[in-house]
Amino acid sequence: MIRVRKGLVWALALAVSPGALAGQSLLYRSANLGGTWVPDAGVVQFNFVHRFYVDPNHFVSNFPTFTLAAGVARNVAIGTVFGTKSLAGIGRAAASNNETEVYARWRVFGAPEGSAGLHASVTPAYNFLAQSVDGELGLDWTVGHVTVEGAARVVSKPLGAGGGARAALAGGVVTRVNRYVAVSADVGSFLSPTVLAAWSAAVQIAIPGSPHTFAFEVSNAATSSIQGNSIGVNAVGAPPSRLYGFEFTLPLRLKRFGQLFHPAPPAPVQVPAGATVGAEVTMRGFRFTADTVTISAGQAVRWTNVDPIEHTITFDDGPGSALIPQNGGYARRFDQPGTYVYHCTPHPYMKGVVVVR
Ligand SMILES: [Cu+2]
Repeated sequence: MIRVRKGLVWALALAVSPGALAGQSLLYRSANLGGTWVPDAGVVQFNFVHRFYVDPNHFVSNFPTFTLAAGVARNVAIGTVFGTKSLAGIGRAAASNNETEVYARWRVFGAPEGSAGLHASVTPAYNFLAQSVDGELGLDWTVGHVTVEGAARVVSKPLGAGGGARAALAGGVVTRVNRYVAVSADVGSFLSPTVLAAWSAAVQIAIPGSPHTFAFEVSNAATSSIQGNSIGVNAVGAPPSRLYGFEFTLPLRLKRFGQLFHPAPPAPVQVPAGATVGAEVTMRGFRFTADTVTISAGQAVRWTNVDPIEHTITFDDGPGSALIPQNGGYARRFDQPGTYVYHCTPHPYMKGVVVVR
């Protein structure tokens, strides 16, 4: 019982903690490997891969894949992959171009993403377009700036490759150049009889100050399912041999959406000791109202955010507030006469001025 309670407290703490959001980082996996990562419980991960091919007539073919995954327990996630231009649709007679895979992933070994050492996960999956039971055993090993990845896959009814059950192997490497930038490459292929391997090369970027990562990719894989990551798009004779594109990762903490329906109660803003409030400014509709206020030296200005979006009060010539949530506020005392120009860091077009006489 005590163990259960401890687990619950831990899960709640994760869900409400304002600290780092454990989103999947592309800095620890290459473009065509799922990796061993699972979202934290209470976190939904949305990844968007968009690849395209421009033919000699400047006709653009798009190859998007959406991945939606949710952490359901510690080290366990469920997810779905939806690609709208499956191999089956471009080269083989098939009922649809749309490929849907559902999967579960259990990280059986290793600490969370980014930790040093060995990690292992198993990913059973079902591919609806192929009506195929698929699975992947993923391994990765992180030492310093480098992560080496490997995967063994089983596919009962391969798309594009035809025939019966096949096994596939994949391997890749990610090298982090610094905290924010990595480069990666991988290759994945069905075993005999040989069909064209899938490959990728990418530059990955962690967007500073956010839980998002972004990758520029070049690959010949049409979708990001277990099957799509195992066979090249031109294996079926279609012309594109190389697709260019990007991936964007977006972790969403479900708890945050509660604020849509239950806004946080107003939090009183501490006015600096000894100061009276000379002006009130409201952040509303991505504007400061009023955008220019005039006070006397020694007075304070108090800002209140009524938008359901976080804003900041950031002075052009110095620091300012942290992110201010809805119904939150900030106050600052001004002792020196002058003109103080400020803006909102996430929305730099939001500008305001404090004139101190
Ligand atoms: Cu803002």
